[in-house]
Amino acid sequence: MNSSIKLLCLVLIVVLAACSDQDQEVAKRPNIIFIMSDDHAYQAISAYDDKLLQTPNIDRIAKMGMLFTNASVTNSICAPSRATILTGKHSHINGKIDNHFPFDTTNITFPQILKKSGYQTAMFGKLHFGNNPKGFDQFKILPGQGAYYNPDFITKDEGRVNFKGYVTDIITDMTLDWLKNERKPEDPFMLMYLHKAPHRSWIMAERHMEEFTNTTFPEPETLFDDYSSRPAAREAEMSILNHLSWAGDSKISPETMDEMNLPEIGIDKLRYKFGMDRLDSTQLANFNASYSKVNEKLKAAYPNMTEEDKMRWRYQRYMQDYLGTIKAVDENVGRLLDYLEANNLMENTIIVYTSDQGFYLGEHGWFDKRFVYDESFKTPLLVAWPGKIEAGSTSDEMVQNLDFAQTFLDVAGVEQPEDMQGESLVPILTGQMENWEREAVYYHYYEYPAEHMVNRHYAIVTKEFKLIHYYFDLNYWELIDRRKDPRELTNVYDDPAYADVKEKLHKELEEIRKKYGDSDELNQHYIDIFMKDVEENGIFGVNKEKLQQIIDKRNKAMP
Ligand code: SGN
Ligand code: CA
Repeated sequence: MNSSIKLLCLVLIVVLAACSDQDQEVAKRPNIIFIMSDDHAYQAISAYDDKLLQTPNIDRIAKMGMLFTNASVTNSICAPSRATILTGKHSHINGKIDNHFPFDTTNITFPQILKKSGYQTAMFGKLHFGNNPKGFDQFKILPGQGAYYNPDFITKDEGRVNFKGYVTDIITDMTLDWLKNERKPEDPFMLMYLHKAPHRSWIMAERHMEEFTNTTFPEPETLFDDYSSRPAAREAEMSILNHLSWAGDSKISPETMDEMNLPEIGIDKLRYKFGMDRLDSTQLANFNASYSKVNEKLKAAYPNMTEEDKMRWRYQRYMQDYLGTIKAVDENVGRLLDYLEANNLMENTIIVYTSDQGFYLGEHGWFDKRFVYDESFKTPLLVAWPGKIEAGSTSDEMVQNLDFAQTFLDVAGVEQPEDMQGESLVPILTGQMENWEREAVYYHYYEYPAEHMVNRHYAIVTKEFKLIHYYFDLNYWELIDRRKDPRELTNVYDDPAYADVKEKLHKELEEIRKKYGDSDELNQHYIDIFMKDVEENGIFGVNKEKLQQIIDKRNKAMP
């Protein structure tokens, strides 16, 4: 062999070796499992707080990895949160400002990018977009909110299919089935495992009904909040006492309601019927076995109940059902983790557990979410990534659902589009924090006027303060001192002691709005779209007179 041929061979060997190294690198890319439940309050995860419920399986993720104590959402409502997660952009940029308008599928999402880069992708459970997800090799999603019992799914391959059983178990069965039978071992995968539970109307699995309808839970300190100094809180319609319905939510049968003369709220009895009509005869018998006792007990106690007693009773009823649905989520997360462990899939997989937002569990007397007050603004976040994240660690950094897209692209070693607005959490997860600097986050809620009547508001949140502007038919500011007032009961905006803080935060709010591209003009743009839609289609959940009153009030408040 002459020397030039020798050299050529050598070069070839080096190139081939480099290629095969690269192949291995590609093959070694981590799997990503994104577990999200719907409306799961951090107060109901024992890794955060164990006074309400034990969630040993969800806690396993924190034990293996990191618990975030200051994770939040940019807009505390379902579909907008999901849009932010998928696009890495605030609502005002990706356009999905509320649950009502469908998601704009021309947005580029991180699953589309991952799929292109060689990831196998799948989604099972709740999406709530009004259209199908892009960028998935496989999906089975619930239509809209989906049903707890014997639910329909929209499937990629077979269209709409009905499944028998309990939704949380079914979503897990689908997920495990995909891992066992469809996953390609040679490719990295990104799996979105998305529970419907614990969303309203909180119908738990049969196996938990007896235990949970007989358990009493501790009350939060602010169950009897009077909302003084916070008009938007006062006007919201999410009081456990006044806005939970007796049948649909508290599971008092329409017959018992009639016997007791209980008022119907909205389409209460119909909602109960929709839920119950889905149950087969065995499921219904099991439901009745536990809930007829609930009905009887209320009937006996009600004549002597004060308003305070009613609030307390309704809080217990709410917690029993809400927490009961989480019990099944926890068991099913356990099934998934067991499968991963038994199949050597834990080592090279990042597992995220989160919720689309937090939820009020009686704080301020409320259920539901939407406000920038902590229980709905914050969201649970637990992340395991064996070998990369120190087991049992915590982070109090102000991270957001805005950060997931870039985090996953970073984990996969794929370039992050420049117009995404979050930041990769990898430096926090791996303890290399030099480049992580965030002192404030931005929040903006839009869905108003609508069910629950939480006014439109935007806010800047730092670890110390929240500066909030309510702006539809109210026009006022709130300043919350998070250090002195962690329960968020007092608006100190007009307190002279906070004059400097107020000035500084106003400046920072302007800056952060500019940074993320939000503005009064954009607010008006989204109000115009809303008004046009109201004219054309009316509005669900708000009657015409009420809407007119709000619009008149708006014209006065914001001339
Ligand atoms: C339903 C619920 C509301 C809830 C919204 C949004 N009412 O409309 O209480 O706030 O969903 O929830 S119900 O009477 O239909 O149960 S979200 O999680 O989808 O944003
Ligand atoms: Ca939700």
